[in-house]
Amino acid sequence: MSFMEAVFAPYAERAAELTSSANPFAQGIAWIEGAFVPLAQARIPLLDQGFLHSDLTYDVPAVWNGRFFRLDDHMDRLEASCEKMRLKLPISREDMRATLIEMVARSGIRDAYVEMIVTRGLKFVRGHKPEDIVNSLYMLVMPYVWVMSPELQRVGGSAIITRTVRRVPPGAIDPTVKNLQWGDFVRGLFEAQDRDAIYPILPDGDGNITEGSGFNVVLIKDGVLYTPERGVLEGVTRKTVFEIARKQGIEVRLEHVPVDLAYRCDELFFCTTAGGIMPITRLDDQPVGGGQVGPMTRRIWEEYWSLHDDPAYSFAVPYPDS
Ligand code: PDG
Repeated sequence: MSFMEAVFAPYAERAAELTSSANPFAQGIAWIEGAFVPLAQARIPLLDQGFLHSDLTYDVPAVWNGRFFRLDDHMDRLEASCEKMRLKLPISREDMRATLIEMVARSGIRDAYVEMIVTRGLKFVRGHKPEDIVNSLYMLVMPYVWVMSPELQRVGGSAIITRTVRRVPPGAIDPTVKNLQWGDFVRGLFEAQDRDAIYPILPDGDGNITEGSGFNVVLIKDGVLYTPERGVLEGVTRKTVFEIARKQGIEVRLEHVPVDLAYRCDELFFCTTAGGIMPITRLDDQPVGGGQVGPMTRRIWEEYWSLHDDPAYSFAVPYPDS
């Protein structure tokens, strides 16, 4: 069995178990105003500014095979985002962390997508100082989300560099603050569909690439790894990729990445918590490199999933039945 199958086959079994569970939280659990509710029944107040003005920030860690992966890195980033947005967590970080762990344990979900959203709350900022507004927190846990399915990861996905939309500039919306203003990404996703591809990579309007709809973009040229330094979310998966590259003796260059370099690269992959390392084998309807998942992408993919069992990167969730 290939390494990829050794990761995906047990996952498929765990996912199948979940679908037959009698636990009301097995398909997802939310925490809203201090109460646990099945995810499908969770509701937010219409007057929340997170909904009315997208005035919010969020973060997404994941649980894999019953272990939380890099939870504290995601919480650090959330706190940094809150600071930039003049938002304050309505409960302590410690309580939030403990609640997330409890939610995963109660749900029984072994492979989970975990989301925490901090919104401005019920008051609009006009006429109110940020310190006088009580912010809201929403948390949810649901079965793992694949931005690229395991089936597609075996052969690699198709992407385009968008022509009809650019990434929102950092001077308008700071992309290092994880946000849900997806107008540019949604336009990119539609353009990708129109051009018979799945994933959009958005340029910055100055001839460089940025990121795509929920992932960072990494390319490999002559054995060197390139990823944009500006105009993107500083992904935790990307950070893991840097650490893996360092260990494998691969040089990483964090700099402007011209669109042209993407067309000439040897290997291309996307990375996100919701799917991991996602190989791209077609770009603008042309094969990337040899048109197959490349050897360096494969090695990074393998190390990425190996790290999920490493106590330096993850810890076990205390499920009631284990
Ligand atoms: N860039 C953007 C714009 C993202 O939304 C994400 C993660 C990343 C980069 C990668 O960051 P990290 O490696 O820390 O996960 N976004 C996924 C998208 C999921 C979806 O629904 O498409 C997330 O929010 O989970």
